[in-house]
Amino acid sequence: MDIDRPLSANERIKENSRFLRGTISESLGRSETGAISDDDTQLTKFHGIYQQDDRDLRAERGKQRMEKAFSFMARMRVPGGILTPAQWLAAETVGRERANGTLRLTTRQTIQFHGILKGNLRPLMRGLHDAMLDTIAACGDVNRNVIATVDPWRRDLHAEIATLARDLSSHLLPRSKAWHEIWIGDELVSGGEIEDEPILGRTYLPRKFKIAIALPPHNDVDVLAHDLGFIAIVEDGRIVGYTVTVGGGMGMTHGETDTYPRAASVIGFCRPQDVLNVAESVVTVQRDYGDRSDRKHARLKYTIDRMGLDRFTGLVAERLSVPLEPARDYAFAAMGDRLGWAEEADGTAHYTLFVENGRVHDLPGRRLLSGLHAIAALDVGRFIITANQNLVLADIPADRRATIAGLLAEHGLDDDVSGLRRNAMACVALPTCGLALAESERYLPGLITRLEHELERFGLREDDISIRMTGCPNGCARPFMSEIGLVGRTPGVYNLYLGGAYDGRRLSKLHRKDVDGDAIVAALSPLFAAYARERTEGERFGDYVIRVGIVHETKAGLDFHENIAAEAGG
Ligand code: SRM
Ligand code: SF4
Repeated sequence: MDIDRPLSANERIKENSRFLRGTISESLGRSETGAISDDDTQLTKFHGIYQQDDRDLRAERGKQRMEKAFSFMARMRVPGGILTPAQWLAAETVGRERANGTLRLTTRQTIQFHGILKGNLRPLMRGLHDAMLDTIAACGDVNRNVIATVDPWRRDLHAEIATLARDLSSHLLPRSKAWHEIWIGDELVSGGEIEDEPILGRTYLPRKFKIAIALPPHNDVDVLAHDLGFIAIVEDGRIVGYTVTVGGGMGMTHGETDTYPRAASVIGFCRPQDVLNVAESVVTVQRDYGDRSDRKHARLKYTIDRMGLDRFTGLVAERLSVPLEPARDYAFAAMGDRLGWAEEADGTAHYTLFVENGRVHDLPGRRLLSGLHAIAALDVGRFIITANQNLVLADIPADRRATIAGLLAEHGLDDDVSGLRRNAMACVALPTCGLALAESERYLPGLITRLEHELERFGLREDDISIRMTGCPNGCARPFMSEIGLVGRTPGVYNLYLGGAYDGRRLSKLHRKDVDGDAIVAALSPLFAAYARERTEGERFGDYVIRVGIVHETKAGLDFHENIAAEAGG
């Protein structure tokens, strides 16, 4: 590393952890508290587990001098988001028996369980393990779940990128056996000393690392939001290689202008057989040069902006077995999911099911959890989670389609949603997320209902317009990539961003600061009216607000709010 400052506390915790063991087993055995030790809370992340507390209850329990209502969130590792129906049922079972009974589909194609009490962690993990599932490296300073475009309509191409997602995930997985020892009860590897982490290193990466694979024209993964991206280049019906992107990321901190979202930079093109080598080279440069002193500047985007893209690609090139070729161009059409039925020539069908903000539970008139249980019990096809928090019921044979359509209708799942709602995402935020400054998942549906009234007035109900909300500026629902972005500031108050590209190729810009629900509707309504009146043929809302100057595009990739530091850094 070329930074001469003391290492952050997390580096010491990792170093002393004996390859991610720490004292997690001891913490689990302590019955006097629902929590685990502070250091262990950092280490369990590498096992896909976060300690949380119910923030709705925090103040009241504080008054009563009670311990916080601690529980845990666990996140599965599901490369490409693909599950068998049996695995879906296993997840549902552990969610019901060991967590709060809901499943939460995430923006990175996996499932989170919330509200797991400490004593339920091991049984939950074992339930997943029995179904050939795990939570290894779903969180922590490692390569996270690898995401990939969901496109079962193009069977062979989708199969290829899904395999690549699995291979990348396995290749970059920690070699430590700690997960199996602690959660499943495999025999202890004596002290952990015999282990090694040839790729990630003893202290793992400086920070989280994320990979996405996109299959144009679909950019459902928002490929430019990730540390490393592979954009498939298809010629004559086969993938000839991938355009490689580096340094994307969403998170920032309000008021700290040296933190910023960044759209990834294109660095070249590689052949399919070289993808693992490219990934390993980028990951190890970040391992060796990333900032281990300040976690707010530790992501790859800051490493790249600090040293410059040329030096970074030079360092990567030194580690590659085969040099990168010049980048190939690509074109994206959209980043949203195509909801509803799609049928192939042989009658095989796929159904993309809208899951509002990824929350799978039963509501009056919309019994999602029960409906999916009934469908999974038929044991046909695959359940594929999208990076937009939706679910594709894929590969349904022609003779089962009617049964599944019947189950969807019976459970109230064949509803027609507006263009805005089907292009919406909200992060989890309250009550579980410890970093939330405002509501998100519990707030956005109501706000959309209000905005739908406005859109209907101007004949825009069916138009695809993307809107994303987060409860803080960490950007978990990628709000800086959507046409309308709302980012929590304090309870009930958000910053409003506009002008992201509908295909995910341009970041949004700050339009209004500190607005509440009424002010958001008041700000957007006249823009919707003007858009309906003035748009050109096929023009997207995000492009329109840039064209007419409601917000201004500046430098590509850095066209972000008032962030002068970002421009200087680029
Ligand atoms: Fe995230 C932290 C939820 C995708 C950027 N994210 C968190 C934590 C774990 C809060 C914490 O650290 O205590 C949240 C748990 C909330 C809860 O109660 O469940 C959380 N992030 C989520 C999920 C569940 C949002 C969702 O509604 O789907 C997504 C889970 C993804 C997964 O399955 O792995 C999720 N998070 C993202 C994304 C989107 C993406 O990766 O495509 C981002 C922006 C991209 C990026 O990483 O730059 C994102 N999450 C963050 C950050 C800011 C990181 C940064 O370096 O800037 C944090 C905070 C941190 O790491 O310090 C964070
Ligand atoms: Fe929590 Fe912020 Fe992520 Fe939302 S964006 S889940 S509030 S960390």
